[in-house]
Parts: sequence; structure tokens; C-alpha cells
Amino acid sequence: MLNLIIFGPPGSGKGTQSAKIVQKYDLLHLSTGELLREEMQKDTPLGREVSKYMDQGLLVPDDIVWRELYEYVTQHLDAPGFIFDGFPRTIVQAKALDHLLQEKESHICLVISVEVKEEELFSRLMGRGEDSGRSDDSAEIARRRLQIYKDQTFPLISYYKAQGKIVSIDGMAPVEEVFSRICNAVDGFLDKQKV
Ligand code: B4P
Repeated sequence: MLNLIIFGPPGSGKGTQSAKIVQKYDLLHLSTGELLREEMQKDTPLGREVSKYMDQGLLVPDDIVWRELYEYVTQHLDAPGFIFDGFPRTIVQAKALDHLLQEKESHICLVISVEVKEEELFSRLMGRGEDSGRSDDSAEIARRRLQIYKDQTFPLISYYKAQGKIVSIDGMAPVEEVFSRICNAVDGFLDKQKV
């Protein structure tokens, strides 16, 4: 199984790039943000609980996110591989994912870390906010999300560096250019597996 994580701050283009990666490498796209937004749209008790966090730009609690992810992964174990988009966002989530994949005799192959300067992130989130209708794309919430990324999610870089799995991609370029940089990294990984 080719299991990839696309990692980066809000607005770094994880969702944008994932849509292209799944087509090229025939993977399943698992975006926890999308799964959670679907729950919110269904307006279930769980969806209302999720929106309390997401609307404020806070991380949704690990146990809720984990239930969503676990259900999706275990229902799709015949997939050729996954791209995990927006997951993990905490060390607890990263450890749980490693454990689940080990149980399935699989593992994360590569963590694609997309790097974008803060001013650019902010301007992209504000641009997306003009037509996304997303409750977390306002200026105040975007700043909070960027701070939460620094405090709670960025430390995962060290976690995956220690496993030798991080590949850094300069995300300060047009979408196609960033995609081509990601493909070079994934193809390099796949070539090494053949030797
Ligand atoms: P996500 O849905 O993961 O969204 P994101 O981080 O804001 O955006 P992404 O990086 O995918 O950016 P995009 O491609 O849209 O998270 C939303 C919320 O869900 C979180 O805040 C949290 O509350 C909750 N959540 C999700 N997962 C969770 C977890 N594991 N644990 C706890 N809570 C969780 O790109 C942004 C914009 O930039 C777009 O408009 C795009 O068109 C543009 N863009 C992209 N690439 C560009 C480029 N190269 N140049 C110019 N513009 C570009």
C-alpha cells in the first residue's frame, strides 16, 4: 500500500494538491476536514458538536476525529493506498494512526510537508473565504487556526523526522508547479522501492 500524509498549515494547499495526487497515483483521499464538514451539513448531534469547535477554528477533539477516520479506513482496506489530508494534527492522532496501520500490516510511506509563508497563507484563506461559505475562513478565525497549527500540529514534523519520512516541498508557487514538486518526491520514493 502506498500511504501518504499531506501535511501543512491551514491554506497550504493540502486539499488542492490531494485532489491531483489521488488521480495520478490511484489513492483514496481521506480528508478529515471534509468528513467533519459532511457531519456538520447533516446537522446530526455529532455534527452540531463538531461545529462548536470548527466554527471557532479549534481542533475537533481527538476521539471524535479518530472515530470518523477509523470507520473510513476500516471500510476501505482493499484500497491501493491512502492520502491522509489534514490528519494527523496532534501527536495522539499520529500514534493512533501508526498503530492502526501496523495492525493492518501497513505503514506511512512518506509525509509531504508543504511549506508556505504566513502572509501568503492568510491571503489564500481570505481568498477562499470569498466563495467557500466556510465558517472558519474569516480573518480572526484564520489567525487562530494558524496559531493552533504552530502550537499543536507543527511538532509532528519532529515525530516524522525521527522516522525518516518527511519530505519538504516549497509550496510558494502556482498549483501545477507545487504538484510537479510533489510528484518528483513521490516518484523518487517509488523508484527507491524498486531497487
Ligand atoms: P481542513 O479541511 O484540513 O482545511 P485547511 O487546512 O484550511 O486547508 P488546506 O490546506 O486543505 O487548503 P486548500 O487546499 O483549501 O481543516 C478544517 C478544520 O477541520 C480544522 O481547522 C479543524 O477544525 C478541523 N479538522 C480537520 N482535521 C482535523 C484533525 N485531524 N483533528 C482535529 N480537527 C480537525 O487551499 C486554500 C486556498 O488556497 C484555496 O482557496 C486554494 O484554491 C488556494 N491555493 C492552494 N494552492 C495554491 C497555490 N499553490 N497558489 C495559490 N493559491 C493556492
